Amino acid sequence: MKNSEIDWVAAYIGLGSNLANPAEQIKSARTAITQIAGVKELAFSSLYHSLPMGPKDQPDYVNAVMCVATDLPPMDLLRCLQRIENDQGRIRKAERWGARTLDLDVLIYGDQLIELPDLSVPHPGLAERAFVLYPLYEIAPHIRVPGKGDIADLLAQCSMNGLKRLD
Ligand code: 5RU
Ligand code: CA
Ligand code: CA
Ligand code: CA
Repeated sequence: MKNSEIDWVAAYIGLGSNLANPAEQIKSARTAITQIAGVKELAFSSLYHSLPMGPKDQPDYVNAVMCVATDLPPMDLLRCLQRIENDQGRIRKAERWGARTLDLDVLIYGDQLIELPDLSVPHPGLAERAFVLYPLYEIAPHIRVPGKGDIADLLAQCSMNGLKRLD
């Protein structure tokens, strides 16, 4: 297995759903992500029930965070995640931040700071979103978020906003 384990990056993916049986959407997405060539699951958080942030006139969410090892470049990883969103029936509506069957975000990609037209990493909203920080803390309690700081410090500055761990 000559050098087959080098040049893999640890990436964190945020999962969210608030339509069509959200918990099942998240579990299906986990399976689909694990089946991407060049992606291996390292950790998966509990599922969390969360109140909608942004527009409030939509159902509550289920959120989770997954850690993967990947040898895909960030834009290739994003395209694979967008295909899974589409496969699970995501319909893009005019309203920004409306309800969706599945939302997959690249939260963190190694130690990289990425600013591309379709991809900002770390995810710009990460530090303000309990539904990202708590599941991230669960699987990576010592992580330093590139450009933002230690997860424990970010968590201490963020309100729970109705977040509940499921099970
Ligand atoms: C503004 C503030 C817009 C926070 C958005 C989710 C935001 C959400 C989600 C929960 C959105 C982006 N609320 N709101 N979980 N996505 N609980 O995944 F997050 S729209
Ligand atoms: Ca795989
Ligand atoms: Ca999102
Ligand atoms: Ca998204």
